[in-house]
Order: sequence, then structure tokens, then C-alpha cells
Amino acid sequence: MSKVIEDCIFCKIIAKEVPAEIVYEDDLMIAFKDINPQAKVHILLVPKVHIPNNLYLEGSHKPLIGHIILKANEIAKKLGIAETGFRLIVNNGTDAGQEVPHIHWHLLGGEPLGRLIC
Ligand code: IU
Repeated sequence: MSKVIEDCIFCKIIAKEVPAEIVYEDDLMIAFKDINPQAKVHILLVPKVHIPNNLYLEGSHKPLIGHIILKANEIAKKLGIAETGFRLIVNNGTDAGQEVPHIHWHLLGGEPLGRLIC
């Protein structure tokens, strides 16, 4: 069981103290539906360990990151959005609009998402 960080909503979801529509879970991560979806399919992929954002990742997290990225493919397939395409996004810090300081990957798809200028 991961340590619950006080006032971290995602730690509370992981600890089942706050409900969420979970689509996948294992020892390392949880995936649940975003409460304010920005696309037909909008899932958040969240490691169970509390890492505030990308800047806090360390070498020891490499297997965890690989695991989450590969699970994104599986979840996209399971939800039927793999063939039509999807986007994986991590917001880091204020300018990126990060609201929840527990690293997470947004998995978006199920409809055309528009083009990003990058
Ligand atoms: P961000 O990258 O930190 O901005 O994304 C946070 C997301 O978490 C955002 O899309 C919220 O709608 C979503 N979310 C949620 O799914 N459940 C919650 O209880 C809260 C935020 I607070």
C-alpha cells in the first residue's frame, strides 16, 4: 500500500478514500475516468507512489514509467480508441496548468482531438 500524502486527491483515490471510476489497477498504478473529461475518452494514469511531477522522477522510476506508458496502450485497446488514435499528455507545473501535484498521464481519444502546435 502506498503512503497517502495528506491533501493529495489522487493519493486518496488510490487509497479508496475518494471514489473514482477505475478502469485499470495493479500494484504500481491506477487508471480512472477524469471527472471533467476533455474528450469522449479521458483517462488518468497515475502511479501509486506520490511523485509531484516530471521534475521529481529519478532513475529508479524508469521501470514504473515504462510500465505506465505500455499500460496506456493496453487501456487504449480495451477502451476501443487505439486504432483511431489517442494522445498522452503530462502537465508539469503552473504554466502547463497542472492542477493536481501527483504525476499523471492524460489518455485522451475517442474523437478527433485537434492539432497541437508542437
Ligand atoms: P492536471 O494535469 O493536473 O491539470 O490534471 C488534473 C486532472 O484531474 C483534471 O483533468 C481534473 O479534471 C482531474 N480530476 C479528477 O479526475 N478527479 C478529481 O477528483 C480531481 C481532478 I480534484
